[in-house]
Amino acid sequence: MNTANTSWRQDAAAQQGDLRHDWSREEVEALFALPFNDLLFQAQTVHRRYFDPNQVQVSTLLSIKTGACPEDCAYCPQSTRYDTGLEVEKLMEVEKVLEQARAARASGATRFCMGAAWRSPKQRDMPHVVAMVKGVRELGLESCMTLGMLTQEQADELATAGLDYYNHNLDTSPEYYGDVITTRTYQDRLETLDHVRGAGMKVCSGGIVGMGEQQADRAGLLQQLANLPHHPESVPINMLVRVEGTPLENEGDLDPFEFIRTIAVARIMMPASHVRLSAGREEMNEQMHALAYFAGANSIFYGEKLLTTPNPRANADMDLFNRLGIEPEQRQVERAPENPNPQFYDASAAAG
Ligand code: SAM
Ligand code: DTB
Ligand code: SF4
Repeated sequence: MNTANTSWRQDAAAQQGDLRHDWSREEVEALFALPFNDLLFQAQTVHRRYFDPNQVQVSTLLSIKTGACPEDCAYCPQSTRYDTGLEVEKLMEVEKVLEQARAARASGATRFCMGAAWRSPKQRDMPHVVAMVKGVRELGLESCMTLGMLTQEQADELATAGLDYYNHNLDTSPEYYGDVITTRTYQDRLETLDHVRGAGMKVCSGGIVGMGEQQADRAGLLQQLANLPHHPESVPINMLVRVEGTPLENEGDLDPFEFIRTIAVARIMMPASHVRLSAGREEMNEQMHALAYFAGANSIFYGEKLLTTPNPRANADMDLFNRLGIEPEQRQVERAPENPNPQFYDASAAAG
């Protein structure tokens, strides 16, 4: 039985003994050190055990409360501590959010993600976000929220409202974390993930690369994510968007192949999770997108804006999907299909 409310893919992979939670740092670093072609071949092979390699899940993102955040995340344009010229907006009205959700559905999104620039939600905010979750679910969309840290009670309340996914990123390795954020600890983040899982919601957790961290830190982030008691169902890999006014505005470029390696290693370590090619796509060309999909990325944020920064236009994404023979993934089923397509879910391959 699926007590942790993980996806059927995770259950199937667990039954095959294909989900590891005991990765050592050396093992992860060894994956990063593979010749590029060997790493991508391995990632693509693993990808095909649990996913149709020609489908990409499409989510839409909306900022429901923008800016004036008390936290000091060095990458974030929404922190009140940095002058980024961002226009602050208070919590949106429920009906306005649902209007956007309807538009997202019409443009083909299957999941609607709502983000708030909060350290954590206040009790007075909860009825509003609960109403948003219920409204989005009634539209037949999967719902996702990212509201900062949650207590167990808040996580339970969101789960009861029907929230499918909660996004809360570990962002980087435990060692590098203190260089980026001082107002909440790594342990705080792990506790929120524990509360989300405890409430029976699906977990979306990943991080950011290109913040000046070492390869060992990227390995450390993925090690932390894969060694959680359950793999997050969704793993966003963000490339830093350098925003003027933030402490990381002048950070140097990350080698693009290092970004692709991070996707591939995430795919290998968390074979039944959706790996999301997340922030930073605006600066990536089509070839880079295609490589990321080949390395095992199978989810994107779709639409012209992320939370506050630009994202490629939907037309450009659809055009590339067409040229690559990729289709948007239909809404996820809760159970394995009666007859899973053996090409994409091959139990014997998973066991081998
Ligand atoms: N305030 C909530 C929190 O931090 O938990 C939710 C919203 S926050 C903006 C969600 C995530 O967006 C962060 O954890 C971070 O990984 C990502 N993010 C924020 N600014 C970014 C940037 N400039 N580049 C890449 N990713 C970014
Ligand atoms: C995640 O990992 N990336 C998204 C989502 N979770 C909420 C946010 C990216 C934000 C990029 C900067 C901005 O647009 O403000
Ligand atoms: Fe606030 Fe979230 Fe931005 Fe950190 S990442 S400053 S918590 S909005």
